[in-house]
Amino acid sequence: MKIDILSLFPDMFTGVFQQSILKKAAESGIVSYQVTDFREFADNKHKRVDDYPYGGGAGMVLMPQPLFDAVAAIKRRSEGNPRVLLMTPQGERFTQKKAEELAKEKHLIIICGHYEGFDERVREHLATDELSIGDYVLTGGELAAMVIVDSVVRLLPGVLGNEESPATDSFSTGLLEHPQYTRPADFRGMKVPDVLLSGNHALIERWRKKESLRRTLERRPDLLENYPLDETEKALLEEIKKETSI
Ligand code: JEB
Repeated sequence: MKIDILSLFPDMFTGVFQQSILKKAAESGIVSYQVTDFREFADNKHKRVDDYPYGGGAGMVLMPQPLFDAVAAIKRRSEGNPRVLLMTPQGERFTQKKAEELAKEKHLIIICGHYEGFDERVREHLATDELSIGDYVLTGGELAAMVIVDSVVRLLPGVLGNEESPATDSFSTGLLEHPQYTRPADFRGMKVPDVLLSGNHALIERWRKKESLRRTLERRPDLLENYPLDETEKALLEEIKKETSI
Protein backbone atom coordinates (compact mmCIF):
# COMPACT_ATOMS: atom_id res chain seq x y z
CA MET A 1 0.00 0.00 0.00
CA LYS A 2 1.08 3.55 -0.76
CA ILE A 3 0.05 6.27 1.70
CA ASP A 4 0.38 9.93 0.73
CA ILE A 5 -0.23 12.60 3.34
CA LEU A 6 -0.80 16.27 2.59
CA SER A 7 -0.01 18.52 5.54
CA LEU A 8 1.37 21.97 6.32
CA PHE A 9 3.30 20.38 9.22
CA PRO A 10 5.11 17.40 7.67
CA ASP A 11 7.58 17.19 10.57
CA MET A 12 4.78 16.01 12.83
CA PHE A 13 4.88 12.62 11.04
CA THR A 14 8.60 11.85 11.19
CA GLY A 15 8.60 10.28 14.64
CA VAL A 16 5.51 8.18 14.05
CA PHE A 17 6.73 6.63 10.78
CA GLN A 18 10.22 5.98 12.16
CA GLN A 19 9.08 3.85 15.07
CA SER A 20 8.13 0.29 15.78
CA ILE A 21 5.57 -1.53 13.66
CA LEU A 22 4.93 1.29 11.18
CA LYS A 23 8.66 1.50 10.44
CA LYS A 24 9.06 -2.29 10.07
CA ALA A 25 6.09 -2.38 7.69
CA ALA A 26 7.83 0.20 5.49
CA GLU A 27 11.23 -1.54 5.71
CA SER A 28 9.68 -4.83 4.58
CA GLY A 29 8.05 -3.10 1.59
CA ILE A 30 4.46 -3.70 2.70
CA VAL A 31 3.73 0.03 2.81
CA SER A 32 5.41 3.27 1.79
CA TYR A 33 4.66 6.67 3.28
CA GLN A 34 5.18 10.04 1.68
CA VAL A 35 4.37 13.30 3.42
CA THR A 36 4.01 16.39 1.23
CA ASP A 37 3.79 19.98 2.39
CA PHE A 38 1.01 21.26 0.13
CA ARG A 39 2.32 24.83 0.57
CA GLU A 40 4.77 23.80 -2.19
CA PHE A 41 1.79 23.77 -4.55
CA ALA A 42 0.57 27.30 -3.79
CA ASP A 43 0.61 29.15 -7.13
CA ASN A 44 0.96 32.65 -5.63
CA LYS A 45 4.34 34.23 -4.93
CA HIS A 46 3.76 34.36 -1.15
CA LYS A 47 2.95 30.66 -0.97
CA ARG A 48 -0.33 31.43 0.73
CA VAL A 49 -2.62 28.48 1.28
CA ASP A 50 -5.47 30.18 3.15
CA ASP A 51 -7.68 33.22 2.74
CA TYR A 52 -10.55 35.08 4.40
CA PRO A 53 -13.99 33.47 4.30
CA TYR A 54 -16.47 34.91 1.79
CA GLY A 55 -19.25 36.58 3.73
CA GLY A 56 -16.89 37.58 6.49
CA GLY A 57 -16.33 36.15 9.93
CA ALA A 58 -13.45 34.97 12.08
CA GLY A 59 -10.75 32.53 11.02
CA MET A 60 -9.26 31.58 7.70
CA VAL A 61 -10.20 28.96 5.14
CA LEU A 62 -7.81 26.69 3.22
CA MET A 63 -7.89 27.62 -0.47
CA PRO A 64 -8.84 24.89 -2.94
CA GLN A 65 -5.99 25.43 -5.46
CA PRO A 66 -2.99 24.08 -3.51
CA LEU A 67 -4.92 20.97 -2.43
CA PHE A 68 -6.42 20.26 -5.87
CA ASP A 69 -2.98 20.62 -7.50
CA ALA A 70 -1.22 18.52 -4.85
CA VAL A 71 -3.77 15.71 -5.20
CA ALA A 72 -3.56 15.90 -9.02
CA ALA A 73 0.26 15.59 -8.88
CA ILE A 74 0.01 12.52 -6.63
CA LYS A 75 -2.69 10.95 -8.81
CA ARG A 76 -0.56 11.40 -11.95
CA ARG A 77 2.10 9.18 -10.37
CA SER A 78 -0.46 6.67 -9.04
CA GLU A 79 -1.12 3.33 -10.71
CA GLY A 80 -4.66 3.06 -9.40
CA ASN A 81 -7.45 5.39 -8.41
CA PRO A 82 -6.58 6.39 -4.84
CA ARG A 83 -9.20 7.20 -2.19
CA VAL A 84 -8.81 10.78 -0.93
CA LEU A 85 -9.49 10.97 2.80
CA LEU A 86 -10.27 14.36 4.30
CA MET A 87 -9.74 14.62 8.05
CA THR A 88 -12.47 16.79 9.53
CA PRO A 89 -14.48 17.01 12.76
CA GLN A 90 -17.59 16.84 10.54
CA GLY A 91 -16.60 13.51 8.99
CA GLU A 92 -18.00 10.02 9.37
CA ARG A 93 -16.78 8.46 12.62
CA PHE A 94 -13.72 6.28 11.98
CA THR A 95 -14.21 2.69 13.18
CA GLN A 96 -12.46 -0.67 12.94
CA LYS A 97 -14.86 -1.53 10.10
CA LYS A 98 -13.64 1.52 8.16
CA ALA A 99 -10.01 0.56 8.89
CA GLU A 100 -10.69 -2.92 7.42
CA GLU A 101 -12.26 -1.34 4.33
CA LEU A 102 -9.32 1.04 3.81
CA ALA A 103 -6.78 -1.77 4.33
CA LYS A 104 -8.01 -3.28 1.03
CA GLU A 105 -6.93 -0.20 -0.96
CA LYS A 106 -3.65 0.08 -2.90
CA HIS A 107 -3.20 3.82 -2.47
CA LEU A 108 -4.57 6.33 0.05
CA ILE A 109 -4.22 10.10 0.00
CA ILE A 110 -4.91 11.75 3.37
CA ILE A 111 -5.54 15.50 3.57
CA CYS A 112 -4.81 17.21 6.91
CA GLY A 113 -5.81 20.78 7.56
CA HIS A 114 -4.66 22.87 10.48
CA TYR A 115 -6.24 25.76 12.40
CA GLU A 116 -8.78 26.50 9.73
CA GLY A 117 -11.43 24.70 7.77
CA PHE A 118 -11.46 23.72 4.11
CA ASP A 119 -13.14 25.44 1.19
CA GLU A 120 -16.33 23.46 0.61
CA ARG A 121 -15.21 22.52 -2.93
CA VAL A 122 -12.46 20.39 -1.39
CA ARG A 123 -15.10 18.33 0.42
CA GLU A 124 -17.43 18.17 -2.58
CA HIS A 125 -15.06 17.54 -5.47
CA LEU A 126 -11.73 16.28 -4.12
CA ALA A 127 -12.44 14.08 -1.10
CA THR A 128 -13.89 10.61 -1.51
CA ASP A 129 -14.28 10.15 2.27
CA GLU A 130 -14.59 12.63 5.13
CA LEU A 131 -13.42 11.08 8.41
CA SER A 132 -13.35 12.08 12.08
CA ILE A 133 -11.60 10.01 14.72
CA GLY A 134 -14.02 10.98 17.50
CA ASP A 135 -16.12 13.59 19.21
CA TYR A 136 -13.44 15.89 20.55
CA VAL A 137 -11.74 18.87 18.95
CA LEU A 138 -8.16 18.75 17.65
CA THR A 139 -6.08 21.66 16.35
CA GLY A 140 -5.65 19.92 13.00
CA GLY A 141 -5.99 16.70 11.05
CA GLU A 142 -2.42 15.45 11.55
CA LEU A 143 -2.97 13.46 14.75
CA ALA A 144 -6.16 12.02 13.29
CA ALA A 145 -4.29 10.97 10.14
CA MET A 146 -1.67 9.20 12.28
CA VAL A 147 -4.44 7.28 14.05
CA ILE A 148 -5.89 6.19 10.69
CA VAL A 149 -2.50 5.16 9.29
CA ASP A 150 -1.63 3.19 12.44
CA SER A 151 -4.91 1.28 12.49
CA VAL A 152 -4.88 0.55 8.73
CA VAL A 153 -1.20 -0.46 8.42
CA ARG A 154 -1.40 -2.99 11.26
CA LEU A 155 -4.13 -4.78 9.28
CA LEU A 156 -1.99 -5.25 6.16
CA PRO A 157 -0.96 -8.89 5.64
CA GLY A 158 2.50 -9.57 7.09
CA VAL A 159 2.64 -6.54 9.39
CA LEU A 160 1.68 -8.31 12.61
CA GLY A 161 3.03 -11.70 13.66
CA ASN A 162 0.60 -14.59 14.12
CA GLU A 163 0.68 -14.02 17.88
CA GLU A 164 -0.96 -10.63 17.56
CA SER A 165 -3.46 -11.48 14.84
CA PRO A 166 -5.88 -8.65 14.07
CA ALA A 167 -8.70 -11.24 13.91
CA THR A 168 -8.65 -11.55 17.73
CA ASP A 169 -8.76 -7.79 18.38
CA SER A 170 -11.65 -6.54 20.47
CA PHE A 171 -13.28 -4.55 17.74
CA SER A 172 -12.97 -7.47 15.31
CA THR A 173 -14.42 -10.11 17.66
CA GLY A 174 -17.02 -7.64 18.90
CA LEU A 175 -16.19 -8.17 22.60
CA LEU A 176 -13.70 -6.49 24.90
CA GLU A 177 -10.66 -8.58 25.79
CA HIS A 178 -10.51 -10.69 28.95
CA PRO A 179 -8.07 -9.83 31.78
CA GLN A 180 -4.47 -10.98 31.30
CA TYR A 181 -1.79 -11.89 33.83
CA THR A 182 1.88 -12.82 33.73
CA ARG A 183 4.34 -13.92 36.40
CA PRO A 184 4.47 -13.85 39.38
CA ALA A 185 1.33 -15.78 40.42
CA ASP A 186 1.32 -13.76 43.65
CA PHE A 187 2.50 -10.16 43.35
CA ARG A 188 2.56 -8.49 46.79
CA GLY A 189 -0.54 -10.41 47.83
CA MET A 190 -2.41 -9.69 44.54
CA LYS A 191 -3.12 -13.13 43.11
CA VAL A 192 -3.67 -14.49 39.63
CA PRO A 193 -7.04 -16.33 39.38
CA ASP A 194 -6.53 -20.05 40.18
CA VAL A 195 -8.19 -21.23 36.97
CA LEU A 196 -5.37 -19.71 34.86
CA LEU A 197 -2.80 -21.84 36.74
CA SER A 198 -4.93 -25.03 36.53
CA GLY A 199 -3.69 -26.22 33.14
CA ASN A 200 -7.30 -27.09 32.24
CA HIS A 201 -7.61 -25.48 28.82
CA ALA A 202 -11.35 -25.98 28.44
CA LEU A 203 -11.96 -24.29 31.80
CA ILE A 204 -9.53 -21.49 30.93
CA GLU A 205 -11.31 -20.81 27.63
CA ARG A 206 -14.67 -20.77 29.42
CA TRP A 207 -13.32 -18.30 32.04
CA ARG A 208 -11.84 -16.05 29.36
CA LYS A 209 -15.08 -15.94 27.35
CA LYS A 210 -17.05 -15.23 30.53
CA GLU A 211 -14.73 -12.39 31.60
CA SER A 212 -14.84 -10.93 28.06
CA LEU A 213 -18.62 -10.92 28.25
CA ARG A 214 -18.57 -9.45 31.79
CA ARG A 215 -16.24 -6.62 30.73
CA THR A 216 -18.28 -5.85 27.65
CA LEU A 217 -21.53 -5.84 29.67
CA GLU A 218 -20.03 -3.55 32.34
CA ARG A 219 -18.09 -1.16 30.12
CA ARG A 220 -19.54 -1.28 26.60
CA PRO A 221 -23.09 -2.69 26.70
CA ASP A 222 -23.62 -1.00 23.30
CA LEU A 223 -21.25 -3.55 21.73
CA LEU A 224 -23.43 -6.45 22.96
CA GLU A 225 -26.48 -5.11 21.13
CA ASN A 226 -24.99 -6.06 17.75
CA TYR A 227 -23.10 -9.15 18.90
CA PRO A 228 -24.50 -12.51 17.74
CA LEU A 229 -24.54 -14.49 21.04
CA ASP A 230 -24.34 -18.27 20.68
CA GLU A 231 -26.01 -20.60 23.21
CA THR A 232 -22.86 -20.94 25.36
CA GLU A 233 -22.46 -17.17 25.48
CA LYS A 234 -26.11 -16.68 26.41
CA ALA A 235 -25.68 -19.12 29.31
CA LEU A 236 -22.49 -17.35 30.48
CA LEU A 237 -24.26 -13.97 30.37
CA GLU A 238 -27.09 -15.39 32.49
CA GLU A 239 -24.52 -16.59 35.04
CA ILE A 240 -22.95 -13.12 35.11
CA LYS A 241 -26.30 -11.38 35.57
CA LYS A 242 -27.18 -13.74 38.47
CA GLU A 243 -23.78 -13.06 40.11
CA THR A 244 -24.15 -9.29 39.86
CA SER A 245 -27.73 -9.23 41.22
CA ILE A 246 -26.59 -10.77 44.54
C1 JEB B 1 -9.51 17.38 11.78
C2 JEB B 1 -9.24 20.07 12.42
C3 JEB B 1 -10.73 22.57 13.74
C4 JEB B 1 -13.41 23.10 13.97
C5 JEB B 1 -12.64 22.98 15.11
C6 JEB B 1 -11.27 22.69 14.98
C7 JEB B 1 -8.41 20.73 10.42
N1 JEB B 1 -11.89 14.05 15.59
C8 JEB B 1 -11.41 15.27 15.20
N2 JEB B 1 -11.47 16.37 15.93
N3 JEB B 1 -10.92 17.39 15.26
C9 JEB B 1 -10.50 16.95 14.06
C10 JEB B 1 -10.81 15.58 13.98
C11 JEB B 1 -10.58 14.62 12.94
N4 JEB B 1 -10.41 13.85 12.10
C12 JEB B 1 -9.88 17.84 13.06
C13 JEB B 1 -9.00 18.26 10.81
C14 JEB B 1 -8.86 19.61 11.14
C15 JEB B 1 -9.73 19.21 13.39
N5 JEB B 1 -9.01 21.41 12.44
C16 JEB B 1 -9.26 22.27 13.58
C17 JEB B 1 -11.55 22.67 12.64
N6 JEB B 1 -12.86 22.93 12.75
C18 JEB B 1 -8.51 21.83 11.25
